[in-house]
Amino acid sequence: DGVSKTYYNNPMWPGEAHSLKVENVLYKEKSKYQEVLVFESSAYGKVLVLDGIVQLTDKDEFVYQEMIAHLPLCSILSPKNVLVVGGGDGGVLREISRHGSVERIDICEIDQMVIDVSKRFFPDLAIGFEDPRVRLHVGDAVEFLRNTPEGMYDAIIVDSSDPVGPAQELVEKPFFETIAKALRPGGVLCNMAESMWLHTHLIQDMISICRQTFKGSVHYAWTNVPTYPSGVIGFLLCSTDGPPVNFLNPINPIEKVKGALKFRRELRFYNSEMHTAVFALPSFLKREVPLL
Ligand code: AAT
Repeated sequence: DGVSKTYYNNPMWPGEAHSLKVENVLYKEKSKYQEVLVFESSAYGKVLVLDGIVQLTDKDEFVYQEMIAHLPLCSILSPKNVLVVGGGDGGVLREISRHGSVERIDICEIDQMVIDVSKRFFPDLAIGFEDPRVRLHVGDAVEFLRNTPEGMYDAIIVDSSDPVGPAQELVEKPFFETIAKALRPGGVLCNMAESMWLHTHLIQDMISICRQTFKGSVHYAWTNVPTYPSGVIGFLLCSTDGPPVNFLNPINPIEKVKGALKFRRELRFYNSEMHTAVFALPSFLKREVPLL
């Protein structure tokens, strides 16, 4: 049938599909860049899907958003200028807003429809846009970073989709080079870096590019998100030449971070013990990706 043909042929994970029972389709439109779908599931609350790929669900979104934001921001002292690439749902903004030291949060999301849909269906995530430190730029991050002044950011968080649609260029070397330039010396990048069960080659490629591009340190971390394919998602943490960054032990522990806004609810996943734990890697991954 049409459904299995479509879903079992996703080039990111051929031969497998994960399913959630749909209670109710709430939104389905084609934007300029992708198909945007929101449905109510019976087990995970509302689900945001882009081009057939689950981006987040009400029930487990906090794992990914907390990790991708706090791993880099807790690895440097008093981060001030932060850039988010992608992340149009606002969840990563919500997490960054917990850091009282941050003065400016730029976000570059390509698809206005993702932002609008999040504001309408995912208010707990879109609340991130209400932080007055946030400046929204709607456009392609490749272009945005080409025009970013050198050394502008303390941290850049790449919360982008899988490299099959508008995010294709976001895993290529020229993009990482513009990121390294946009970071200050000793600045940090945290990049969504796929699953060790599905994408060891992609991980290997990204790490080898990043080792050439970032002269500080390069580390891989991973965590579990039940609704992402294989239930696992990774992060690549890199720092630029300059004051050394030791990602493995948070120098700016979240437990001591002074918050800025009162609408935040408690953290549900990230803490300093998790921070250290997620850098431990299984033996098969160390063998298959020798650069780790
Ligand atoms: N926090 C939800 C998780 C995401 S969202 C990824 C976002 O990146 C999408 O809103 C998409 O529109 C945006 N995006 C894609 N390409 C670009 C680009 N070139 N410039 C700016 N924004 C872009 C990621 C979930 C990961 C799923 C893992 N399987």
